[in-house]
Amino acid sequence: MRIDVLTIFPEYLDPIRAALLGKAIDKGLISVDVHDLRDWTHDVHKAVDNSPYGGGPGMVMRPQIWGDALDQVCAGDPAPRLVVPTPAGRPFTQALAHEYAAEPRLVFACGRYEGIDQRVIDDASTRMRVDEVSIGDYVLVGGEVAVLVMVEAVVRLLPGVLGNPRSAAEDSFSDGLLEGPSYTRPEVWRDLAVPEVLLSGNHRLIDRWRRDQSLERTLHRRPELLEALPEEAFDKHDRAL
Ligand code: 6GU
Repeated sequence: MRIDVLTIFPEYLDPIRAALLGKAIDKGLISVDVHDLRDWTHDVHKAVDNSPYGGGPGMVMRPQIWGDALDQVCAGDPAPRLVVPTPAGRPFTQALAHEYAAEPRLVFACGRYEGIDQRVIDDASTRMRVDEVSIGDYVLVGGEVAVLVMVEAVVRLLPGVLGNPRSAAEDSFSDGLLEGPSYTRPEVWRDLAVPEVLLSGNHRLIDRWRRDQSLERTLHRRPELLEALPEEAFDKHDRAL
């Protein structure tokens, strides 16, 4: 997979080369190129923004610079999927992470200030798939951190990135539920014992217990996730909730 990121703060994306993602780069599973949007400015001040038409606070990123940058970075075949992080976007979910993990090329366009002139998105949409995406219901200063979040969620799904593929298969959200608690040695720590069933060696019982823990945790923390599941997602042993 090839990933390009356009930003006015390229150094913000430095963590991409660390840890898990760095290993994926070293293994040749992904290539990541971070581009400085100001390379496409023409004036001495390298201005990327201007005041909004219609008035109001903040600044809007100018369309010409973004247009030229995207023409160059998105060139080639196949056209990439373009992802524009914005708090006004559709939610980034595990399902969308799986979709992105199947793409050969992703381009992330990081806006700052009050966003990017909408015509940039409208124009790009005539040539490629464009998603305006939000990582949650809060407001960040810019899209850079959201890109780190999305790239990490996507890249860990690529074959060969995680040591154990079961880690991705058994994630929270893979069955629409939150994962329950985990324990390791010692059996008792500060007077707290590991739940006995986990020491029983009875895997049918252990699976049942884990399922109950998932259901309970999801009910308390994210009831809307349970509501969203179809009737078939529940087995006859699932506790009456
Ligand atoms: Cl993707 N960008 C910004 N700037 N703020 C956000 C966001 C994205 N998702 C949630 N808040």
